[in-house]
Amino acid sequence: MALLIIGSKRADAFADAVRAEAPDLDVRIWPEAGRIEDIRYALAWHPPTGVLKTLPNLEVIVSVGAGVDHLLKDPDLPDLPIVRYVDPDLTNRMVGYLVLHVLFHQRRMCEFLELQRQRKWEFRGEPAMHEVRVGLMGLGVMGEATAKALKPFGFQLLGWSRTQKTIEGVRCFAGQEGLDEFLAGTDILACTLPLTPETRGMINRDLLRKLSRHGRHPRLPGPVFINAGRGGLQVEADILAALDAGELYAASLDVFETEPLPETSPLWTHPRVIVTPHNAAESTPESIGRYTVRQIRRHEAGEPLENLVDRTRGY
Ligand code: NDP
Ligand code: OXD
Repeated sequence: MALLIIGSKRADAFADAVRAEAPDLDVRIWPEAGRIEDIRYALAWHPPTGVLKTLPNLEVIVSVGAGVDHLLKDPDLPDLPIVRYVDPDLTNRMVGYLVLHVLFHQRRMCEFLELQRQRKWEFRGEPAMHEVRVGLMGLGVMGEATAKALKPFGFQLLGWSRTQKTIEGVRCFAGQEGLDEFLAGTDILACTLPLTPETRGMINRDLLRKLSRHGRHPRLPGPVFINAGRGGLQVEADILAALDAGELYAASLDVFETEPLPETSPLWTHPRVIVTPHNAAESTPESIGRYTVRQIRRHEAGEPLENLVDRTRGY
């Protein structure tokens, strides 16, 4: 029985971490797969199209990421259980990223960075936290944990998901029928949606125009968009157009339509855009190693796998 690690630049580190956790496990790194009949488990991140189909005895696919769009895009993906990565450290990192960027924009930090570059000492007031409405787009593991972390600051919280949720202190909306009301009540939109056929391209100009503009706080000059979900959710040309038209005040983007973000993208130098290189939440080799071995042990013992992906939903 062997585990094949496929597609990640960090494959060596993942292999070391798995071996540290399970010294007897036969761990291989693609394309050095050896006798492919031995391979029963795959740990994958953006595997090349068609590779997983070539493994005749594969039983379980473990995703290096919480998101599985990198697997589901393979038209030849075998019909096997997919375990996505869910881990308290990963969640905590995402919460840290989102809280940081909500506070950053509530305090108008893009403006202060610009003033600093100009050596200008200028007081500009910020809205009180309780006056700012943060809309969490996606109320899964990441969205719900972020809501809980933002609550003690006093922000007004809204959330949107596919199915209706009940989270204390969060006004929850669901589905297409709840989307417009959710957007109209949101000053800072923080997105952790997965990329699926339903969500692809949904952050476009039309959607951004629906964010709270009436009732906008004079000290928060317009709505803010934060995306730590997937770049395929957003239309970057529309974000830039909305920023330049004053329909959007600022954005923090961790994920992009094309990654790495091309050098030619105007997002790099826009004064109201913060760019980070898809590092909102890093999956460390140690925790990936532990998690993968735990799934293998559970499967070998006939116990249910954790965090199984629903392929019909796409996440
Ligand atoms: P979950 O599956 O736990 O949550 C996904 C949420 O999105 C759920 O609330 C779900 O609704 C909602 N959702 C899905 N489709 C729709 C839809 N069509 N309309 C409305 N709501 C929808 O995922 P996680 O919170 O664990 O992770 C979310 C995403 O974050 C990942 O898929 C990945 O893309 C991204 N990510 C990014 C990282 C980074 O470093 N930038 C790191 C880790 C994750 P419902 O609750 O009803 O199912
Ligand atoms: C993830 C990611 O999905 O790293 O976990 O983007």
